[in-house]
Parts: sequence; C-alpha cells; structure tokens
Amino acid sequence: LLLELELRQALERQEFQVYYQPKVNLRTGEVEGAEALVRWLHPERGFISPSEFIPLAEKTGFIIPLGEWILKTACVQAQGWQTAGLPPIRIAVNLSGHQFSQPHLGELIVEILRETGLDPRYLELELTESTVMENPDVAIATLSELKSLGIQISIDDFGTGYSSLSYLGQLPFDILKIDRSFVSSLTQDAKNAAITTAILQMAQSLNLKVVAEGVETEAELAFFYGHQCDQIQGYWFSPPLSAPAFEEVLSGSK
Ligand code: G
Ligand code: G
Ligand code: MN
Ligand code: NA
Repeated sequence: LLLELELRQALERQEFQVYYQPKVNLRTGEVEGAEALVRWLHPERGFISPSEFIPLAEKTGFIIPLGEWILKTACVQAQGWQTAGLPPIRIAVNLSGHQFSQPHLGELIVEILRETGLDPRYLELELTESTVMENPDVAIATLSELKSLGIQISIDDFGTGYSSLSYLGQLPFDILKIDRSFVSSLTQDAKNAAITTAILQMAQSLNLKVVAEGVETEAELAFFYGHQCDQIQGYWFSPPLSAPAFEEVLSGSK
C-alpha cells in the first residue's frame, strides 16, 4: 500500500526521475520535442509506475510539490541541452487537474522560466480533455493566461475524455494529441481509422498541430504519414528514456 508519507520521503530522498520520450517530425525525422514522464525508483521495490502513484498524489494533493519538481527538472534539462549546443527541443510536461486549478499557476511558471532561463516557446503543457472540461469556462481563462506567456498548450489523450466539440473551438490549444487507443486499433478497425482520419482533418482545419501517441508499427507510421500528421511519439521510434539516453538520441538527430 502506497502512502502519502512514502511519496513525501521519496521526493526528499531524490528517488524520482524524469524520463523523456522523443516526439519526431514525420516529414524530416528530426526530434523536435520530448514528453517528460516521471519515474519512481524505489530503493527496495524498484521501479514503480506513475499510473500507481500519480492517482494517489492527485488525491492527496502531493501532486502540487511533485508536479512543481517535475516541471522545474524538465525546464532545467531542456535549457541544459540547449546550453550544451544540442538542437533546441520543446519539452512537454503533463499537468494534472489539481495542478491546473492551483492558484497562481501562471506566476509559478513565469518563475520557473525565469530561474531556468528557458525561452517560453520551448515549454509545452499537456492537459487532458477531462481536466479541461471539468470547468471549461475557468479553463478558457487559465489557458489564455498561460498562452500569453508564450508557451504551447496541448490537449492530451484526445478522443477518450468527455470532449465537447463545441468547446474545442473556444479553447486556445496549439496541439492535439490523438490518444493511443485509436492508434493501436487503426489497422484492425476500419471505424477507428475513420474516426482518426476525422480527428486529423478537424485538427488541421482548426490550425492545430497533431501528434499521434503510441505509434508502435510501420503500418501505423504509414497511416499518419499519409494523413499529414505533424509528429509521432511512441515505441516505434523510442520509449521514454533517461536523460543521458535521450541526450544520445538528440546528438544523433542532426
Ligand atoms: O510513463 P507512463 O506511460 O508509464 O505513465 C503512466 C501515466 O502516468 C500516464 O497517464 C501519464 O500521463 C502519467 N504521468 C506520467 N508522468 C507524469 C507527470 O509528470 N505528471 C502527471 N500529472 N502525470 C504523469
Ligand atoms: O497519458 P499520457 O499520454 O501522458 O501517457 C503517456 C504514456 O504512454 C507513458 O506512460 C508512456 O510510457 C506510454 N507510451 C508511450 N509510447 C507508447 C507506445 O508506443 N505504446 C504504449 N503501449 N505505450 C506508450
Ligand atoms: Mn501526455
Ligand atoms: Na497521452
């Protein structure tokens, strides 16, 4: 049983790590970005999946200090790679519901950008549909404030939440991430392929960039290439990587 106390101790003992999964431009093959994904390396139990501790952290409010640490770590890393002369990439950080509704979120982000020296255009925040749709009118205001800082906003796991298409046009997103449940069933399920095609067309008409998540096979890759998807993320190119392993990929990417 995971307890909040264990999470707090883990943060103090520096047991959390941030992994980075490449986001690749489908036309050029270049790594243009990365999604930051937290990992817990427990001294006795080994690797504990975020799907086990993020829900607990969200429930207890511990996601606020943990999320701040993740955001700061990812920004320090992205700026560090730029300073080292690697090709600049945009770093995407997941924000949970609790984090998104915390007071002074904008000020926190401004402070982190200032401290780390990261140019805001290299920061992206990923929000799920459910997070945003919990209170769409407040979300519009918060998103507008965040966007005015010059950062990018993406809608994550698109197609799985309680999406209201009427809000999609009003929410100031830059990027739409097609959920991997569509991607993994594309090649066996003609209906899901039709839905995915429609999502791509809609996103393109709304001038949103589109990222396909969880791309694992050549067939899936070919589908998104044929439909002018902007970026892919998934095991086909790379799983989430430790910072040193990601750095190697980035050095080789041109
Ligand atoms: O990395 P992995 O696919 O195992 O992550 C499992 C789940 O945990 C995903 O739903 C992912 O969005 C979530 N997750 C991973 N890292 C973070 C993080 O830094 N912040 C938040 N809020 N969720 C995360
Ligand atoms: O919920 P969110 O989309 O933020 O979570 C991303 C999760 O998806 C991470 O836990 C990551 O490890 C996982 N993931 C990334 N690429 C793939 C993939 O190609 N296949 C599968 N099954 N999972 C993936
Ligand atoms: Mn995500
Ligand atoms: Na996702």
